[in-house]
Amino acid sequence: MHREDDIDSLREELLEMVADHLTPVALRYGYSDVPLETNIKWRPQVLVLGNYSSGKSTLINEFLGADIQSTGQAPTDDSFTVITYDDSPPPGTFVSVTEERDGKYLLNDPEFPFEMLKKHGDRFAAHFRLKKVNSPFLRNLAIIDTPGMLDSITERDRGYNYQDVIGDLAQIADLVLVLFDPHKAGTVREAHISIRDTLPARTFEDRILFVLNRVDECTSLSDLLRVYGTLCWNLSQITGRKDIPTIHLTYSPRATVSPTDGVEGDTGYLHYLENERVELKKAILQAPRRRLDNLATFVETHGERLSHFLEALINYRKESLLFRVKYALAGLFVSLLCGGATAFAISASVGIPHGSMLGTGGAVAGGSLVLWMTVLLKYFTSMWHRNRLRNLDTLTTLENQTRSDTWQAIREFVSAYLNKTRGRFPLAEVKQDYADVRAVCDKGAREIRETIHELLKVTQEKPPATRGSIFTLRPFRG
Ligand SMILES: Nc1nc2c(ncn2[C@@H]2O[C@H](COP(=O)(O)OP(=O)(O)OP(=O)(O)O)[C@@H](O)[C@H]2O)c(=O)[nH]1
Ligand SMILES: [Mg+2]
Repeated sequence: MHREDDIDSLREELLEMVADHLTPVALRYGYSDVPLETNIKWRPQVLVLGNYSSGKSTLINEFLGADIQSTGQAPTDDSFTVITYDDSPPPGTFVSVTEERDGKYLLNDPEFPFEMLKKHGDRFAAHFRLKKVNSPFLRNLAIIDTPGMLDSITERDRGYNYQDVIGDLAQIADLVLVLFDPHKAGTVREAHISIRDTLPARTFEDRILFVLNRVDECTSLSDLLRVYGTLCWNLSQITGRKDIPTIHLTYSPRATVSPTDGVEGDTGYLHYLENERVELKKAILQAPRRRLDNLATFVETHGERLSHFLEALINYRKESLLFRVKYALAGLFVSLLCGGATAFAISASVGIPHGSMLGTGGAVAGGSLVLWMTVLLKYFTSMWHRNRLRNLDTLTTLENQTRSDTWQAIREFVSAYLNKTRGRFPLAEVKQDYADVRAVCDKGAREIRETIHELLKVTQEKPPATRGSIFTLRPFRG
């Protein structure tokens, strides 16, 4: 209980750090339209993806200890269901759905982090819902069950962009379970796209757990090994990498009367896999601790991006100032030249008094300078501004891959801000913001990591294990 309280209070602190130090900067410079903490303030979430009929809903029911989600052999459920905890029923009450809400409610209530899914339209809203359940399994996390991935369906058939929706959900999930079953070991088209394109770009690889489910349906150990081998091969083909991620092998006893129900053959190997389900359950229950880790990553990632953003603005202003000083000096030189030339021309003409020669030369020099500073300098500065926007990539140094990744994530925001302000913004304020954000990156993030480490050490828990790498680590997209 202590441990949970500690985790909760550290989570609160992290959210405060984001709300107080990063969000005001993110909103001020157009890096984000909504407070950054909007997507991370709710409870830890576990997203369950997978082929149709791979047993997602059955496994969820298994963990919740009741038939909460409907299940069936054909593609059964075409909704995204957020299943969260309801602690109002007295302990010991039969586990059941205590409240159901529709998508419109979920998308509009600011308590939930799903506002950004509104963009997927009414068809999606009609396939989105909330269930509150009094299962103790949900005490510290929420589960999101998803419609099965299919072979034939097109985005138009679904009426919303399925890959985009799971991309958005994966981005805020602390753990993503990707389920396969022995009948379709990794071959479904939508699963292929998700694993190849959507997930790597929208979440970190250590948040993804691969699960081969329904293994009780393999007729023997060699059948299981064949299926496992096929899945490994398919995953390596999809990701283009040779290293194989950890794949949990499991099944749901509640789906079969006996482990060998309806299956001819020797399924004695199942006894050895009981442990796998326990491990998987443990991994899911680690979601709150993963959330801490993910929050720390969130602070680091957005802190680094914002500081890179502000650094780009400061560099822009430095370059712009240098350009203007150079052009002002050039203007002064040209004006003096014009004035001198005029004075010389007058002195060369006969009959014009000496005093008026100096006066006219001075007036021409002054007039040229005013013209230069008001009209020409403005014109050249705006030309310089346009050119600089075309070559934004040289605004900051991109000495390593991390800096390049960060730059790619903020480039369009920097361009939009410079375009909007036409390069005129209060430099002192930007410098102050830069110092604040750097303090969060350098000091705050380090302290957070140390606190998480201490917390896990005190509670003698290991931090969530990093799975075998299947994806290249990509930046978290805000
Ligand atoms: N033998 C066996 N059958 C299972 C297992 N898990 C699920 N099933 C059966 O497989 C069928 C599909 O299960 P669901 O849980 O509905 O699968 P799903 O992935 O939620 O399917 P969709 O929501 O349609 O994508 C059901 O008939 C389940 O009874 C399992 O571990 N072993
Ligand atoms: Mg289902």
